[in-house]
Amino acid sequence: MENRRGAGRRKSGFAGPFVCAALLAAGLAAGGQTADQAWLRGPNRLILFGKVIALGSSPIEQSAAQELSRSISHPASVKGGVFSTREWRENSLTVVGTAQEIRKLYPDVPVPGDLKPDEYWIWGRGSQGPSFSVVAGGDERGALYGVFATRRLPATAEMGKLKVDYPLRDHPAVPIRWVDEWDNADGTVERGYGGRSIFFEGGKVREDLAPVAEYARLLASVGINGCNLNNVNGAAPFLTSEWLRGLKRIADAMRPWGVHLAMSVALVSPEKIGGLKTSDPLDPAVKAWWAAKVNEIYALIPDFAGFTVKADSEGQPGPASYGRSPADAANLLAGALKPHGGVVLYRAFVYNNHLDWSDMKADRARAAYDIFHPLDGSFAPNVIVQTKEGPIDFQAREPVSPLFGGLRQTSQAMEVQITQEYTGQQRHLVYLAPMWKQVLDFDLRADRKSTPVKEILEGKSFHRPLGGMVGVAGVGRDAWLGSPLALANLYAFGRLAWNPDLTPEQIADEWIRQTINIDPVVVSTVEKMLMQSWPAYEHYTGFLGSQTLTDITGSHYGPNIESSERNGWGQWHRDDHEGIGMDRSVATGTGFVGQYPPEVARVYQSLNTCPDNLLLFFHHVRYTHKLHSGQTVIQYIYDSHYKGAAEAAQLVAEWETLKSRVNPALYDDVHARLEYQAGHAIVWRDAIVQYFLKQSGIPDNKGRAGHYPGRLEAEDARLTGYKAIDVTPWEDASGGKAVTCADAKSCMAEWTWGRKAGRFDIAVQYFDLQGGAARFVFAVNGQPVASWTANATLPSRRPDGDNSTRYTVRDVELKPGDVLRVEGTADGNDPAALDYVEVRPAPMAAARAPQ
Ligand code: GCW
Repeated sequence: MENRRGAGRRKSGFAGPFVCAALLAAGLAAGGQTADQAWLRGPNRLILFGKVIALGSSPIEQSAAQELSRSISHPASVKGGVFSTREWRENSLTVVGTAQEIRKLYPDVPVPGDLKPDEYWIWGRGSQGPSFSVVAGGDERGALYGVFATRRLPATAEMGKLKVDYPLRDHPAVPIRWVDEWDNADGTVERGYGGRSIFFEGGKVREDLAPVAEYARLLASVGINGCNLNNVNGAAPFLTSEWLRGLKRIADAMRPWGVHLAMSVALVSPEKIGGLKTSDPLDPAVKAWWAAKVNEIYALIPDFAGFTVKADSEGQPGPASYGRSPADAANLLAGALKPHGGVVLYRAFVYNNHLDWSDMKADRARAAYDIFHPLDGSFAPNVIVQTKEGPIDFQAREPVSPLFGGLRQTSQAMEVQITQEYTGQQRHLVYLAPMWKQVLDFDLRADRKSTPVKEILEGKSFHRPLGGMVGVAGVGRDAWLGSPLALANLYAFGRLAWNPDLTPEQIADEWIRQTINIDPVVVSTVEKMLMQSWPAYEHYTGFLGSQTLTDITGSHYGPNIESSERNGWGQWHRDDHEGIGMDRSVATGTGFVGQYPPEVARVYQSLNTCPDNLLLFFHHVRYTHKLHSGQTVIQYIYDSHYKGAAEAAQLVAEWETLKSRVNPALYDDVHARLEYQAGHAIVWRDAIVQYFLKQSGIPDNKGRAGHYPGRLEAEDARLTGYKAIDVTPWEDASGGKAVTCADAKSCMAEWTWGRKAGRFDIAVQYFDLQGGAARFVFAVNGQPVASWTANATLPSRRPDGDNSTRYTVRDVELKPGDVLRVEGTADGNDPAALDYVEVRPAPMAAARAPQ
């Protein structure tokens, strides 16, 4: 196939009619919520000569032509004006249409006869004079995708020149490329960190759907063709007739971009909203109810994509309540959707969250395979089993779900999480493409043959026709994902769903050039930062396959190691004084390893071959166990956390090198986020290191764990108004304690500096609670040096690792006898709680010191 991997960075070939001047982008757009805030930046990116016309009148072709026209700028505005002849401009033409339309009108254009739906073909003639260009699609959507591929070209081209090998042809790897939103009727978004819902508010569809159309445009630009709107939890009300009329408006807003609407449904809807006495999937009245409901949907939304189902999981009832299987439930819905061409995405995220922690054989990781593998072959053809990438739940590191190899006669989709639930909630920079790519490339060796997960999804391995990728996006009204660099994850998801052979570096590079600018220093620095970010996060939050050691029964954000244990949720890591890890081996453990095909199982089964980064997922070992690197587990815990925190600090330093090269507003926004992250990485580091030092009793051979030179604890200070409290969990505060200004308005903590004179950076570690904006002042000898307001919105409503925050006052002169003071003023529910101050020699002072 020609140019299968179409729009890469091409340096050879002739200069086609899409002559481009990839000018520097003007910076992040302000104002209303538009796709330009992400990567579809304004015009001046692509210079096309001539008119753009759509051959068909459908809304999709119209948006395609419109999109291309927006990219045109007047050639005279191009520096040097080398292309600027009037005749050239006025007589050039670009046509957009389906292959069929093109063939009919331009029989001499060599458009291929076998373009498939969603596939595009881009061709042109005449680079030295008036040009004629064609963007053809196997269908209308294919033409639209061709337009977006054209629009991407300048981003991948060298400044001022673009060379393209025509024709460019490409098609998506999988037919199902959806985002799932977990939006609730009241306008909140489950696990969303980008503000309130763009779809719903106050129990209704929002009046203003302009952001929805812009979102669809953004999705279409990376080839996403379906969007499921509502939370998989509590989905029943959305099937009422009133809601369906509202959803129709959303479908209408997304349709011009080829994005089809899907929705989550509750299996118990017939009882909940239909007035039936049962929702038993095999009951004829239930079947009739679903058929009628689906007819009602299609009457309003003729291109409705289908249903997503969460059932028998985390409190969502399902077929088990009626003694039926997931296949019975999925097939019931599939039967209703079939006449209309809709599909069912049945989630394999089915498990018992009341497992017995004391049962050493119990294992949540086993659930998906145990439940779904026996059902292989019994699902209707329009059912797709949607499986999370790993067997637990979007942790910082997990092995690939073995279910991908366990369903041979069932279409499968892989679910990944774009919204960073367990990976820093968009407050931490974590570029997830490398993680997804590892899963996609992982070779399960089914039948001892090469079977990378991506080829299973693509239908190459088991010949299933409806594979897919689903990304839980969680967008909202705050510039889509809340954090500018987090948008790289949404972009990467779409690009990988289209082409899983792209590399994370390539995708990062494309995204940076389109979103930030094309300055080579910016591109290489930001790419490096993105690529460093997941390893850094893993280093400070979840070592050796222990998952994410966060508060799993609460926010899923800050450190809380024991919250995973002694409950039924099954995210156990089983640490004690001797060792840590879940034994999932077949020989002595839960047997989970046996769910993998034998060649993979053999690798994980043995301590000799199990990779270090998954060791504790598969095995329980002593803290003194030696890794393949020769290091002990406990020393790795210490080292990796110091390393991770240093890597987070390094991200700040790298971004600072770009100060004069990126848009100032973007610079400041990202800088503040990265500084926050570097501080929070220290909270994580200290929590985990303190905890395992105590648990193991084994000292850090580099002397760091438990020793914090320059740290002055708040509970040891002279306190006025402040009172010492125990922080829970204890590892979230230095020494397990903090001070809080709960009973007074204004409080003080003071220390007398007893060490040598010098210039220092002073970090103040405090707890920024929501529901109030406490004020802090740092003073030396009564003279204020810095003041700030604690007005972030962080999880948890009591001082703990969710909201422990660092403010650094730089380059302060101190001499023995000086009095350091932190004054905290409580506000609302924020008691200006304080953990410690840490005094370190200022690097600037070191640089200034005489040689
Ligand atoms: O990761 C967990 C989340 C839940 C979510 C669930 C799921 C929608 O904490 O918020 O519920 O997964 O995927 O169903």
